Amino acid sequence: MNVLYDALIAPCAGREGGFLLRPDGSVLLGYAEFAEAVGRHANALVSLGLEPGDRVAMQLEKSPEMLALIGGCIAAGLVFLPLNTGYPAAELEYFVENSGARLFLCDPADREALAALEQFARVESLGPGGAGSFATLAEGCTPGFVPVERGPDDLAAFLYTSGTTGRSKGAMISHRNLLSNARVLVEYWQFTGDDVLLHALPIFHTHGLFVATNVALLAGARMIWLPKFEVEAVLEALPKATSMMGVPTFYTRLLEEARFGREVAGHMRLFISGSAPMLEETHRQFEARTGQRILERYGMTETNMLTSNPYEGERVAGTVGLPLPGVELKVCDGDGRALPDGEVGMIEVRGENVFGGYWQMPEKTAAELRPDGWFITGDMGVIDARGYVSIVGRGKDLIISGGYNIYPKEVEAVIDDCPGVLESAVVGAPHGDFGESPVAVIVAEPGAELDLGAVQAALGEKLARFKHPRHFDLVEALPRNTMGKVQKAALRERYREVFA
Ligand code: MLC
Ligand code: AMP
Repeated sequence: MNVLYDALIAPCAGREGGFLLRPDGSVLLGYAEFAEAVGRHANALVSLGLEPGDRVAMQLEKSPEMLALIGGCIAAGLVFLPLNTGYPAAELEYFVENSGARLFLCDPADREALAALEQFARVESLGPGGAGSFATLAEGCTPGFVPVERGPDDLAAFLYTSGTTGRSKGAMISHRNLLSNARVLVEYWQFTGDDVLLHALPIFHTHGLFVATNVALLAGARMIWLPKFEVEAVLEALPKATSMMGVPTFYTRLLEEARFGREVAGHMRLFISGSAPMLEETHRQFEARTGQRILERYGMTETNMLTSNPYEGERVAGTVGLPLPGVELKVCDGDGRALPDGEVGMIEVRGENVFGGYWQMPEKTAAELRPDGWFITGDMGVIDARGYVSIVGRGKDLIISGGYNIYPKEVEAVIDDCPGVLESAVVGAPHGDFGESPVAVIVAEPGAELDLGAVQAALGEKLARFKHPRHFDLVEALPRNTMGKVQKAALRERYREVFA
């Protein structure tokens, strides 16, 4: 038995036709071809001496090969660790070292620049990199592979997620976590082998990888495979699709395009949004323009999907719907005691979907995962009389930009390290395209001449571009409460209009 392999990959060999499609509907990769590619990648991984339980980190542009590599990791019992393509070398080093990965795979163009990672792991390039590349090795391997035994509690993946304090944490995700959630979603959203899912999300996060891809594999659906979200490509592909999953930015960008309306979207079975809050206004505009109601759902890296608006019942804008089957959800006081409906509190969740803890961080695990299995999400919510959940704020200091999480603490640490900086505060401000975007408020050391260019250069070296503040302000002092704590709410209010 190999839980994920048996459910998601083994059936592919017997399926006819395409798995990944181009925007015009032609086949990019067949289902049977995909199954064979998984076998070749598994054989290549084993030939490098990797053993079950070893971690394989990867920073790769979205490609069919990356999916086959992930499939190969599952087959070989390896723990895969996909990383955001935006991370610079400085961020990657931490992930590779912290996870204890034995192998790191990158795109050929990045191979040289990432040579420093060799101190932690074997580094190989995937993609047409010529002799010696991992791609060439995999091509030369046979497709036949007997999957390694993996039970429900064996680990399948690490996804790194930052925290309000300290360094990123590797969320340990098991075969059971992933398969149970995929099964629920296929049924709840009524995915079948007739579906064509428009896939424009990155595949290094829960949304594009575990929600979209696992659902498509389990249902035997096909996916129109776009390297990234681009309005033109989406408009071309939509007539061939039945369903799409996206972050709110996908939908606001589509609505800016006059050609987007009933003609291209009216036939669709399902539009799903998640990863960040969608404005009620966007829901309304979308329905007026297309006749379609977006189905909004809510999830997290640590828990996969938690709630969803119903497929057939009422989809209520401004809510994230009802707890999914098998997911227990309560709104609590600080001690984990459930509050009555209608009261705002911390959302806690429990179920087969909830991860097992953070890799080698028992204290952080204990702070968020209660011994009886309830996970403290960090999201503030409220449940209405009909059971619909709304997210009304975050107990965690977090900015979500275009579906990517930015932890202000991490950005502040880089700014505070710059010469001439006394202190800084980073807050999110409403942004028409990204939903929220970071603003940096900086106080210079007394008498120091602050060089903003140097601050931006430091950010460029140390942090992925999407985390960079898009507005900087130099101030005399940060607002503080009587306890001396920086009043971020006051700053958020002060900078509410900067991106208007
Ligand atoms: C890219 N950039 C971003 C950004 N994405 N900046 C802020 N926020 C983002 N989300 C940077 C680029 O590096 C570029 O830098 C500049 O912004 C302009 O890029 P762009 O062309 O506007 O961005 P684009 O490449 O079109 O990407 C935007 C996007 C993309 C929204 C399409 O970010 C995206 O696909 N987001 C989806 C994220 C996702 O999958 N989240 C799920 C997490 S899982 P420069 O320097 O060149 O200007 C999860 C759980 C759950 O949250 O519930 O699902
Ligand atoms: P991540 O850690 O990247 O998985 O991000 C998870 C966080 O995204 C959650 O804790 C929520 O704060 C947020 N999130 C996901 N979906 C939604 C949604 N539909 N509405 C509001 N917030 C959401």
